[in-house]
Amino acid sequence: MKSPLKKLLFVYGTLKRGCSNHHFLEDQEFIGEARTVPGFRLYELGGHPGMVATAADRDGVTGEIWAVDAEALVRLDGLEGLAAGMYRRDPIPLLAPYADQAIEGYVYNRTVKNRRDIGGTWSE
Ligand code: PCA
Repeated sequence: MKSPLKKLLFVYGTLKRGCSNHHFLEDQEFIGEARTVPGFRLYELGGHPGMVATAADRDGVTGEIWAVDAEALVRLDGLEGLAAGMYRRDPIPLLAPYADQAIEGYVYNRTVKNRRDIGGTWSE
């Protein structure tokens, strides 16, 4: 039986609807579109983006909120290379209606030096 306990997750890259890793979320529950507070940007990492905190940003990052079960979260953490230190899953400050909810998302955990800044929205 699947765990009934779900966690809200902010996704901004290949996990979004229509993107290359979305099948990892296909049996999960879409909640809505969301945007981070200013201070986050995306960098092109080679077919997928990495979100990092950047004080100079004024626009934030766009994405989606999904309610995911515990089994799916384990698969997603594997996909994003948490154990290898590629991404961290951190609380991301979001704008209304998700402000102050401590919803987590994957923050890139390595340097973005020499990576291309692609702004606030990932599309493929
Ligand atoms: N997948 C995760 C993090 C970056 C990526 O491509 C996401 O969509 O949020």
